[in-house]
Amino acid sequence: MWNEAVQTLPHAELERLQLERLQRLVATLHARVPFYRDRMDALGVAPSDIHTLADLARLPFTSKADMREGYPFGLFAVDPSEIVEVHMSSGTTGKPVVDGYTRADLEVWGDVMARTLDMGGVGRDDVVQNAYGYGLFTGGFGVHHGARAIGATVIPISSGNTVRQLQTMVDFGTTALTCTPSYAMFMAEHARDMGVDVRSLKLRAGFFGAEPWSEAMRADLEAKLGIKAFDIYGLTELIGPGVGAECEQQDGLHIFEDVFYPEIVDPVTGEPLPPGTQGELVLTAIGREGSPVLRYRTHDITYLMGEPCPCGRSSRRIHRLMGRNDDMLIIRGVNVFPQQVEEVLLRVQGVEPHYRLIVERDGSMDTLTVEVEMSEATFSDEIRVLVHFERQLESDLKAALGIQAACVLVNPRTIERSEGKAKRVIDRRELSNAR
Ligand code: DLL
Repeated sequence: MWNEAVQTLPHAELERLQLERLQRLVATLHARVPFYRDRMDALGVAPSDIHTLADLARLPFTSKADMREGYPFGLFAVDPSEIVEVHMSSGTTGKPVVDGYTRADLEVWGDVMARTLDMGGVGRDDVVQNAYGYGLFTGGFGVHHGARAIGATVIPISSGNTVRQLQTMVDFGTTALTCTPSYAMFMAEHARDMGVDVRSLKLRAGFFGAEPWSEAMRADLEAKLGIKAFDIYGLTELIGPGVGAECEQQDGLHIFEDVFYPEIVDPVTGEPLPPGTQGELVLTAIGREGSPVLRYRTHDITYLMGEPCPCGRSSRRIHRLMGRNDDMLIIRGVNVFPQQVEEVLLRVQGVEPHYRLIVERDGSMDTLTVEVEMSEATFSDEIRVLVHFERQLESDLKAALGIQAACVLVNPRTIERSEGKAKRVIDRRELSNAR
């Protein structure tokens, strides 16, 4: 096991380490970052008030808006000369969030990503085809630092150029693939077109994340690619990938909690919630130097799993992410996550895992339409059969979501494919309100 000493620390020792790191972090942020000092002062809490891990709840939260306000270096906790690498979110919905890494942070990143890859059995002899985007996005470099720490051969192919991806997979004997689950699905489809049977290649593991995906999508990817598919999690604000990952049990994601301290809070009140109760994941970067964030509100919905994992790692696990509470659709008062729809569609024969959700407003009524691609075989069926199929899917969706949704089968290959994060929801309600 990679870094076994840390990963199997008895719980009491892990907590001692966490408290020590938390106290140091809070003291550093108070001393060096005016933003955090002002927040702590406003709440009347000082570094000397942090005696136990439970005292974390007394500290202020940090939001994406706070991080944007600090753009570019306002929340850095070290002198700019200490920063050796930066990454940044895409900033499509506002100012980007910048993450600054010191040399020690890059060591930490390499270590947590090495743990991630090692959990899926990657070692020195492996060939890692890294199809996450390289550049400001954290996916490419995060995997790269981890693969290098392990000593595997890393192919820094980045995302896109799917024909070359598959050719490389064949020629280089790729054993592990890293990319978003939607891009992996696109590669599987392309391979079929090119007459490449990926199952007969050397590929045996996939490390998929950066977007929500369902258990049904995992089963589909594992069958089509002949691999074990591992869920990996992270976000720019904390480090990028390397916050948590699945071990060989594939049952929840271990949070690397000597570096990232997890809490689950009620999304409305911010109150901490006990294990087993679903809420918003909040993370504190207790093991970072450059831009360590305090109690970051991720908006990601999950719960802490109670039982220790049979794999022997002592870190706590979170259930695979249900989605983001800001991506959750509220349709006629019912909460709907896109993955719930994905689960239903992928369990049905005759449709492909390419779909989108369209939400509209008809008068005061919200409507949900689910478009899903037919398989080539379904496409050749009679209209009568297709209509029957749509009604069947609608009844399955009703049973799973609790609301009526219209299902429309669309022709094969008409829904846009993604090389990075897929965009599956089109919400036209705000547009129609403006009219
Ligand atoms: O997506 C970092 C990353 C790269 C993770 C490669 C895994 C692999 P951001 O672009 O800042 O960073 O997006 C972070 O993506 O808050 C989640 O909502 C979502 N996300 C990331 N991993 C998963 C996952 C990277 N495994 C945001 N399941 C997060 C569900 C995920 N959602």
